[in-house]
Amino acid sequence: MFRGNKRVSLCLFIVFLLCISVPVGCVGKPESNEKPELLLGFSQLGSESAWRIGNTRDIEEQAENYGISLMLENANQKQENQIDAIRRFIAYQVDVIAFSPIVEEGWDNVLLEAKNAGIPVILVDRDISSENEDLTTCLIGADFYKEGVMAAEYLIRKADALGLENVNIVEITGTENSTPMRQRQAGFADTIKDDERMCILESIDGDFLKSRGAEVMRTLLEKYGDDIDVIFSHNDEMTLGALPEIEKTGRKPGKDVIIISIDGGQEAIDVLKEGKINCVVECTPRLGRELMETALKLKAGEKVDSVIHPKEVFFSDEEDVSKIPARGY
Ligand code: GZL
Repeated sequence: MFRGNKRVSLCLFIVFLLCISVPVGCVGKPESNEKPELLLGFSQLGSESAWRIGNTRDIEEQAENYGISLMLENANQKQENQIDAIRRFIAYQVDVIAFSPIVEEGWDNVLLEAKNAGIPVILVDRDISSENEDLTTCLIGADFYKEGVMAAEYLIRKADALGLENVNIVEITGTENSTPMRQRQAGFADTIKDDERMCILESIDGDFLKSRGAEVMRTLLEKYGDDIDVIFSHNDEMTLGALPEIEKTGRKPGKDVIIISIDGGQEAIDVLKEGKINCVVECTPRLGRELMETALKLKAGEKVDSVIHPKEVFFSDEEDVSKIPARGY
């Protein structure tokens, strides 16, 4: 009996040794730190507007849809935070890095580190300015220059329809040295430059923020008052900040002053429907699907397009705006 017990004890001891020597992860459920099919590091520049919040939400939703593990870091409007985040993604050895650069300059060093680590980088929404052509693989974002052109073409049609002989414009620009600011301004200016009726009185940086849009509008009204015929604002947030300042002067935005805005978020479309804004050029924040598909192609070693522009539309008082469906951002 004792001998049998000994044999049972020996078997139990051998089973015990086997259990403690085989890592749990190799049996059944995979290790929690096993690398997923695709790990994407994304540095979002901040949360300055409904557009940006919609963009972040879309990227998170699409990562879920495509089964991609997303490490998303919000830089709270600071370039140094984006650079730090990219360095963390490199250290973590993500498969692909994507980011929306708050401004165009100052990325060469960190992107060279990503290149040397063999990690491809996708630009989302905004571009960078660099001597090195090969620091990034692809830009997924709007054609901002075309948005500026569409805004100006609307104004020319509006001036024709109203029979205006002189059109004094003030411009509230987005974040200085950002791609949307530079290209919207250029597209707009290039389109009106041969139209002698048009005059840009002044352009001031509103940083894409509602609060700054209000401040800038107050400054411009103090300086130019009723001489202002048109406000060209680079995004809806700044437009929505500016409108109450115009109303305080007794003038009716959309009637006494032509208001042109860009983004196409719900709040701006609602105000367009009220007749307080005349034109809204869409800049879609829905870039997540293209981002995930491009990241998967890069992971699979496939070639990708160097630039992907989403399709975009345009809303104005030239149409029945009551039919514009819900915008979702
Ligand atoms: C445009 C995006 C701009 C939006 C603003 O693609 O970079 O930044 O127009 C946002 O609303 O702040």
